[in-house]
Amino acid sequence: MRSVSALVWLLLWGALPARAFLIQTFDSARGPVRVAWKNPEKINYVLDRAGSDDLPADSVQRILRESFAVWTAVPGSRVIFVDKGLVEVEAPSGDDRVNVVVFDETGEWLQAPRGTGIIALTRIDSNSLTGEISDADIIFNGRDFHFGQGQQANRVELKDVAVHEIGHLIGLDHTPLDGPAQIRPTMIPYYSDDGPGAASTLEADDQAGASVLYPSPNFLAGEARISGTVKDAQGQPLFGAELTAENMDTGERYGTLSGAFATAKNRGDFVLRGLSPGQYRLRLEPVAGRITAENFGGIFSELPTGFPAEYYDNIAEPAWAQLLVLRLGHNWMA
Ligand SMILES: [Ca+2]
Ligand SMILES: [Ca+2]
Ligand SMILES: [Ca+2]
Ligand SMILES: [Zn+2]
Repeated sequence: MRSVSALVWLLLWGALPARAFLIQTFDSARGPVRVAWKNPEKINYVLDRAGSDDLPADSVQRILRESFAVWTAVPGSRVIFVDKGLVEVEAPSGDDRVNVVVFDETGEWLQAPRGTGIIALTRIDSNSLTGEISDADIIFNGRDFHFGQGQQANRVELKDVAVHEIGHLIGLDHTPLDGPAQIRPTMIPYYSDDGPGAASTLEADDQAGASVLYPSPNFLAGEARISGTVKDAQGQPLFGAELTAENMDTGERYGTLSGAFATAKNRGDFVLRGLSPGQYRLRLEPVAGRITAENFGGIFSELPTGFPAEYYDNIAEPAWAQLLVLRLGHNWMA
């Protein structure tokens, strides 16, 4: 099973709809399978010695190592990367079990025409039955983009892109959760240069994703959840509807799509996991705006539209929403 996640340059700016972390999941003959590393405590990587033609080699190596460390620092996650140093990459291969980070200065590895807007790709190879990741390579598009550091003009912030791609490397899909630069998750499918460095810092939704994928014992003991089932107007389970939970005390936001968890018994089931304690406002809506089914891989090839947004419990106006109060380790069934 090979999956490719692309970060796209956002050519138009404007108000973005709000959305949630998703784990890469594909359909198999035996049902949905989650893509993940078997041993998240030792995910190896190597850096291509050639680096980028846009920055000094030592800067590139430092920025990439710092980017891996951003995910290692998530308190609820067991992810640890092992830096295996520099190699001379002839061509990234999905079969060599060496996870490389390379810059493609000519387009020979990206195999994408000019002007697609793809800034970088993460190619993941996983077992088609178990979803276990065997190889993950990150390829930066050095042909069409100039990478920089510290908000250089007309440059794509390398660390922002690297932290996003490493999120894919651990198994995260794009999140549908969007918002202003300061609170926008790193895992949204678009790069926008209105907040240089903003994607280098993880938001609650990103951290919840890394923690749910590879939970530490402390995380499992302390996380709060909201779970339930989304049904359409006919009372049938509704797959792929977006749910957003906003902590009204802290402003932290978390999202998901119904049916996202490979273990969901019913395709309308949802679980919002990794929530901090607090009072939550829960919103249900179709994925809309510039984020579409095309931004997600695997099971989310089609998403429902044409139903009205609402707040819990069947409320149209946010001010009237019924708030859910979550305590540490609380499991709330909506
Ligand atoms: Ca490889
Ligand atoms: Ca270049
Ligand atoms: Ca951030
Ligand atoms: Zn991406």
